[in-house]
Formats: sequence, structure tokens, C-alpha cells
Amino acid sequence: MSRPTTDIEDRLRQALAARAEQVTPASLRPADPPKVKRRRRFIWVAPILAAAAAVLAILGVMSLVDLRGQESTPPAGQPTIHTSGNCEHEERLMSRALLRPSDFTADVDGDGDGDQVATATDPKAAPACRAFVGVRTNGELYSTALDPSAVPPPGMRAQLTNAPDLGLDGRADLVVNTHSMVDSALSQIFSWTPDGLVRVQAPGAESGNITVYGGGMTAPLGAGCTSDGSLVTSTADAVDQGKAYEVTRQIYPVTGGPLEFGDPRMSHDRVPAAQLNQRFPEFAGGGFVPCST
Ligand SMILES: [Ca+2]
Ligand SMILES: [Ca+2]
Repeated sequence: MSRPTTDIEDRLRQALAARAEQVTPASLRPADPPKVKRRRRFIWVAPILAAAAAVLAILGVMSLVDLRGQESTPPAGQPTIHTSGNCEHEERLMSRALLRPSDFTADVDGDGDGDQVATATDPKAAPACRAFVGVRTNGELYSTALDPSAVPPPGMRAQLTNAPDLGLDGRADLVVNTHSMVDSALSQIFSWTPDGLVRVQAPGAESGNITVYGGGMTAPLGAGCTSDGSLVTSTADAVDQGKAYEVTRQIYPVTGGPLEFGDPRMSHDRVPAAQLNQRFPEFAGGGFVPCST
């Protein structure tokens, strides 16, 4: 039993039937499946991303090359410098001191050629980094810090004063006046090793520093060397109301490297005051002449 239709339904059915009769195989579209039309932005994004990746890769390689260069390659023409490694300004100060023209040369490493030697002072640094001594040899720079037990006070500078060959091993040793005393040349001694300069403890002094000359008129001090390369340290006491001096000399032979001193040979003399500096030139600052070249 079918449901009765309305007039509107009958008229719609008739209209659709009439439209269906107009459809032929030629009017139908090809029976291709529907296609999804992709958005074009994906077509452009891929090359952009690829190009960006390539640029980043190139920059990355360039960056690595640059960083490696800073780590391993010193500036062109700049010699390698070996420092004590503990002081902020040592490398800069000593590079400048050793690369500028200087008249002070000595064969520090004993290869027969003179080496440029220099000192530098960092007046604002703590005592451990206050002053340095260095040598330029075989195209490289070697620096080390003065011991903090005696360093230049504000306004003063370390000064290289002598380069005697203690031990007569062909290697000049360096005597550096710290200028830490007003009336005395309180100095430190440095000697060459395969690793560079090292400070040598001077014998007979608790601090390891040595007074090259000074001490005043009543109790002068002096240091020097003998013609066979032994170290000399001398003291004198004024006697006879200043007309004469009692002089005690201690002569330390070098018994090993870099500078190892043996037991001293001691001597005592009494000399007229007027003959003190002539007989014992160490009291006048000329004591290292006998073993210097
Ligand atoms: Ca040399
Ligand atoms: Ca020597």
C-alpha cells in the first residue's frame, strides 16, 4: 500500500524525469576519479628550505674553519711565546718587549748566537704577576715571572743588569734588578733550560734573591763571579771609624745544571776603605765582569 503523493511531489517527479531524458553519454564527463589540488606554497617552500639548509651548512663550515684557525694558527709573522701561564698581561707585555729593537743581547741558550733579552713590568698587577724576564731565541719567545718575594714597587721597573756565564757552560745567566730596595740592587737570577728560563735560588739568602750591590757605607753588600764561573757574594763591615773594612767573601762553585751551587769557599780580608771597590769590584756593581763575555 503506497503513500498518497501530493501535487507538489508529482510535479517535481515529472520535472526530474524530463531532465533525465536530456542526459546522453556524450554529455557525461570522463569517469576520472576526483583529484586533490595541492596548494602551491608547498612547491615553493621546499626549495627555500633546501637553500637555507645549504647556506647554513656553508656558514657552519666557514665558522668551524675560522675557529680552528684562531685556535691553532698564530697571526702571520708572530713568533710563538711561552709564558708562565698564570699572568693576564704577560703574553702581551713580553711579546712587545722582546719584539722591539733592543741592545741587550746574550747567548742565553748557548748555541753561539746572541739572543735578545728583555724585562717588562705590570705596575698594577699583584706581586706574582708584577714583573717578567724573557728571551727571544730560535724564532720563539720565552717569558717567566719574577718571584713575588722581590718585585718592583709602584713607580719602579724590573731591570736586566748583567748576563754572566755562571758555571762557564756557554749559557749566559740573567741577573734582574727588582728595584724593590731603595739603596740596594736586590736581584733575581734566571737560567736557561730546554723549557725556557727558570729562576735560580741564590745561595746564602733565605729568599733566594741576591744583593748585587748596596747596603750603605757601614755594611756594604756585593755579588759577582770569578773567572772560573763561580758565584761570589760578599759582605763588609766598616771598622776603624770608617777607615777600613773587614770583608767576607763566599765563593760558590757551580756543580750542576741549570744552576746548582756547591758549598762555598770563604775568605776574610781587611782593606783600607779607599781600596774596597778596587780590590772587590762587587761592592761597586762590577762584580760580574770576570765571567761575562
Ligand atoms: Ca743563543
Ligand atoms: Ca751559565
